[in-house]
This record gives sequence, structure tokens and C-alpha cells, in this order.
Amino acid sequence: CPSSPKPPSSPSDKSGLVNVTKITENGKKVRKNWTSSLTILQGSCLLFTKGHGGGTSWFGGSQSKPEFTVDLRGGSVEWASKDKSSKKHVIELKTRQGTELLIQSENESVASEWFRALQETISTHAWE
Ligand code: I3S
Repeated sequence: CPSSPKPPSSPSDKSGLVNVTKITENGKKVRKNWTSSLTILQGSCLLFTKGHGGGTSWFGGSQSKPEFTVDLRGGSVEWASKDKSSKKHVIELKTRQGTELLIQSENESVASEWFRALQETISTHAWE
């Protein structure tokens, strides 16, 4: 996955502000730390940048380096069960590398759009 975002090149590319926390890293449970993140879907990569601060470029101005990236190939998404979080509209994303993330929005349609986009990306890249 790239270390800096590029302008959108395909229609499936998507970006937006969502709440994100890791819950597992390389197979090990980590403490939740919900942060608002400008999240960018680029091909099979999902990039997270710090979400605050406006800007003029498409991914949020001065912030050009993602905080972290995940490769969606071989991953899975599902709606998180109630025991994963008390929040509404929580997506659970598992990567092949053993990282689990929760992605959440208070806005149901925003969450659903991300769910669909992630699912579509994972199935599109299933054979790579
Ligand atoms: O799964 P948990 O431990 O109930 O998650 C909550 C905690 O991470 C909490 O942080 P502290 O334990 O550092 O106080 C967060 O503030 C909550 O948002 C977490 O729960 P939700 O249900 O919001 O994911």
C-alpha cells in the first residue's frame, strides 16, 4: 500500500471521515483508541489519516501521510456484534495480516456505504 494518498483514479475509490480503532494488531489484542480519521480507499488499500483540520486537497490538505494503511486483499468485513462495541453502525474489518479494526459512523448510510465499498474491494481483489 502506498505511503501517501493519490488523487482518486477509479470510481470505487472513496474517502470520508469515520471513527476508527484497532482492536487487534498482528493477532494480539490491543487497547481501543477511537479516533476520527479521514479514511481513503485506494484500490485494495485502505489509508487512515488524522481527521481534524480542514484543507483543500481531496484527502484533507496538509495531512499527506497516512497514519497507517491496511491491505484489504484476503481480508473480511462484517457488522460487529454488540460485544465488540456499544456504538451504533460498527464495521469489523479483519486483514489477512491479523489486524482487526472497527470502523464506525453515527450516520447509518455512511457506515453502509463503507461496508459495501469494503466488501466490494475484498471480492474484487480476492484472486490476487
Ligand atoms: O471494549 P471496551 O473496552 O468496552 O471499549 C471501550 C474502551 O476502550 C473505552 O476506553 P477506556 O477503557 O480507555 O476508558 C472507550 O472510551 C470506549 O469508547 C470503548 O467502548 P465502545 O463501546 O465505545 O467501543
